[in-house]
Amino acid sequence: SPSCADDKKRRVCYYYDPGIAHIKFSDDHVMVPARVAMAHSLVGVYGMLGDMRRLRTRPATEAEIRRFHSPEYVDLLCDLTPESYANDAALRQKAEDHHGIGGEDDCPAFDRLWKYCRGYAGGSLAAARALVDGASDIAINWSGGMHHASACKATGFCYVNDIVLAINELLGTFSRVIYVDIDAHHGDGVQNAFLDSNRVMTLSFHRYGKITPHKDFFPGSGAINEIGDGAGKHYSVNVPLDAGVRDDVYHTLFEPIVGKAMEVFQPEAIVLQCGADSLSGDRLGGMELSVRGHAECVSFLRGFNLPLLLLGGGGYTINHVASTWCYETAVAVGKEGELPDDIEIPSHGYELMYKNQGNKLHYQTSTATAARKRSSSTEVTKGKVLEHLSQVE
Ligand code: V1S
Ligand code: CA
Ligand code: ZN
Repeated sequence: SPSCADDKKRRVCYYYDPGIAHIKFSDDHVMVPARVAMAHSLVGVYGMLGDMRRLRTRPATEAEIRRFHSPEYVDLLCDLTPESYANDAALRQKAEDHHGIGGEDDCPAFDRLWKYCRGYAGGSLAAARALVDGASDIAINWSGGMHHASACKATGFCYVNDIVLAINELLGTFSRVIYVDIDAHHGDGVQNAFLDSNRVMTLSFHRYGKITPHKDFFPGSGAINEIGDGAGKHYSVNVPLDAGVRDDVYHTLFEPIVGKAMEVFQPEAIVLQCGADSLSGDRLGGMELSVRGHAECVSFLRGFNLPLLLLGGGGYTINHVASTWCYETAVAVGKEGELPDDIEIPSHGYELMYKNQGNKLHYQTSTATAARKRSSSTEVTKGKVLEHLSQVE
């Protein structure tokens, strides 16, 4: 049960590659990798770097990335640069037609793309290994969590699926791994990779449904009746949500559903994708979680006292993202109660970025009531998901 031993300290290791500060998808792309550098600076100014083992990340090797991704796709990723994309028509056509890169520009061929992929994947692999070794109880890589990438295709800003690589690493030692995804988008790439496995239970909470009469909220999958295939039937779990979901409704679902999943599946390790686009005020997500409401998910899973891998993900209002991942780092080390909320964010180089949130770590969520979800539909969702979970052997 998550209620006991919450005050127990955990051995936390933290992976950060300073190279992330210089990566840019494009001048106006919504995905800003430097948000991880902002989170890291906050973690430093709040004095938490001394509370964690910090290990240098080694970039993932090509061979490690080939363990999940297809040969042709990895060949392409190695060869792609803005120059080769612009000058080599055959390469460009291959990238656009077969591998989701370029084209409409969710996934552009940007400078140092391969270095970026190897960097975040290396962080997630190293973090998984720290849990396998037993050297750490919690391992953190805020640059990871790229849940959409498939074996041969980039999609939704994700090129290499570091989560699948990390889970496969955990499966070398742990018999069952639960994957929980609180990003506003469906964790489709991870679900599909383990669709017919009964050793990995994937559980995604996400916004779902039409955003205009002709357009679904991205990526469009994650219906409540997607439950897995073959031996993996009942091991894919989806919790579709309406826009505007706040802390109260979210947690009416999160604790009972995740609690039941833990009970029926009895995992030996937990992977939590902490996509921060489910926060209020995000540029893409349209949900209404507060920093504390989001971090409550971390706290709840920490309470199970199992090896815990914390990864990043989406998050497009970058000051909110950095505040949240800093606060969640505090939850991991058991110091969230010690982060001062009455004072302004201390000077650390990025402090001017927090002006729109009153220069405090915790900001006001939207007060609009129009989007409040009716509790009856929440109860229906909860009932259906719990019914699916009760069929796990
Ligand atoms: N929603 C949305 C959205 N916005 C963008 C976008 C906006 C500005 C840019 F400069 C570039 C892209 N793309 C999308 C979505 C993809 C969302 C990915 C979420 C990723 C994650 O948070 O879950 C994990 C990191 N793409 C689409 O909606 C597809 C399009 C259909 C519309 C946008 N154009 C650019 C491509 C095609
Ligand atoms: Ca999700
Ligand atoms: Zn997302």
